[in-house]
Amino acid sequence: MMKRLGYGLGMGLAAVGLLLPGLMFDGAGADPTGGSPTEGVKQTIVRYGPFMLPPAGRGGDMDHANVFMPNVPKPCEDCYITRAEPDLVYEDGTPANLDSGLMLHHAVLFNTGQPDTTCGKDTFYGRLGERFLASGNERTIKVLPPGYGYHLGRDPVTGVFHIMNHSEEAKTVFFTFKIDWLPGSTAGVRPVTPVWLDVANCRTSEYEVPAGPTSTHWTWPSTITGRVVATGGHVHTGGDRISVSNQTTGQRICTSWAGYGTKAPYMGTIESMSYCSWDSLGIVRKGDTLDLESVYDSAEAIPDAMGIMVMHVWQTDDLTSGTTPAPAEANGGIAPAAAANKPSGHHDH
Ligand SMILES: [Cu+2]
Repeated sequence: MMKRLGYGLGMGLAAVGLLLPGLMFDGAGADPTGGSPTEGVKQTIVRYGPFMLPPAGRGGDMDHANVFMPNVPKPCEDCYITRAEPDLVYEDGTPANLDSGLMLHHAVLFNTGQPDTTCGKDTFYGRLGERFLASGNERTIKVLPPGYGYHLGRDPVTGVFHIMNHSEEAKTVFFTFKIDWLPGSTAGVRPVTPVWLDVANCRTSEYEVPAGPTSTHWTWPSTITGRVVATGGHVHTGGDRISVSNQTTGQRICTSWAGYGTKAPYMGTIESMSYCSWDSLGIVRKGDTLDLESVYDSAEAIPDAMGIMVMHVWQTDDLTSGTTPAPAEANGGIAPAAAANKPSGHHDH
C-alpha cells in the first residue's frame, strides 16, 4: 500500500509539473444566499492550484496520481466552518467537468493539529491528520445545522488532490471551496467532530464491486458519545446510495442517495449525493456499533469503487434536549428525484 502511495505521489508531481500555492480571497462578509442564517457569518473562497494537466494518454488521465500539498491556504484561522461548497473550475471561474474532459477524482483536506477519529496514527493517512473536508466530482455542499461549526485552529492544513483530464488538450484548473465561517470568539457555537466512515478506511478507500445489485457493510465501534448533526456520502458512478445506522440501537441515521441524469456537464455520471443535516439526525454512544452500508447496482464490475460517509458529531452527554426528530426529507428517508435515474456515462470514479 505504501508502495502504491509512493508511486502516486511521485508520478502525480511529475505529471502535474507545476504546483503553485493557492490563492485566497476574502469575501465581503455575510452572504445572504450562503445558506446559513446565523448572524456574523463570513464567506471566503479558497482556491488551490493551478493544476496543470497534460492531455489524456500523456499523464492527464493517470490513475492514483495523488498530489500532496502541505500547508495549503486555509479559509480562516481560529474559526468555525459552517458550510462548504466545493468546485473544480478553470482560470475564469467557469466549472470544469466531464463535458470538457475534466473530473475531480477527489480532494481531501487534513487538519494536522487534530488526530483523525477513525484512522490512527499508525496508518499513512492517519498521520496526515483529521480528514475534515473532502469532495468527489459530484461536489456535494456540506452544511451544518444553525449553531454548529467545525473548529479550525492555527495548525497547518494538508491537501491531497487527484484531478483527471480525459480530453485531448492540456488543461489548467483550480479546486475551490466556498466556505462560510464564524470567528472562533463567537459565543455558543457547538463544535463538531468529523467521523470518517469508509468501506476501505485508512487505505486508498477503494474496494471492488461486482456487476449487479450489491450491498457492502463496514462497521465501526464508536469511540465517542454525542449527536450526529450532519452527514453525506460518496460513491462512484454505478452507486445507488449509502447509509449509516446505529446497529446497537437500531436507529437509521442518514441515507445519502446518488443522483444521475439531470445535469448535462456530468455526462450521465454521478452528479449528486443527497446530504443529511438536522439537530439531531441520531445518537451515538461510546461502544455503540455504527454500520455503513454501501449499495451499488452497476452494469459492470467496478475495481475501484468507493463507499464513504463523513458524519459530523457534536460530542456531548446531553443527547436529547431541545431536539426534534428529523423528518424524512432531512435524513434521506425519501429519495430525491435524481436518485430514480440510472447512470448513462462511464467515467466510473
Ligand atoms: Cu471516490
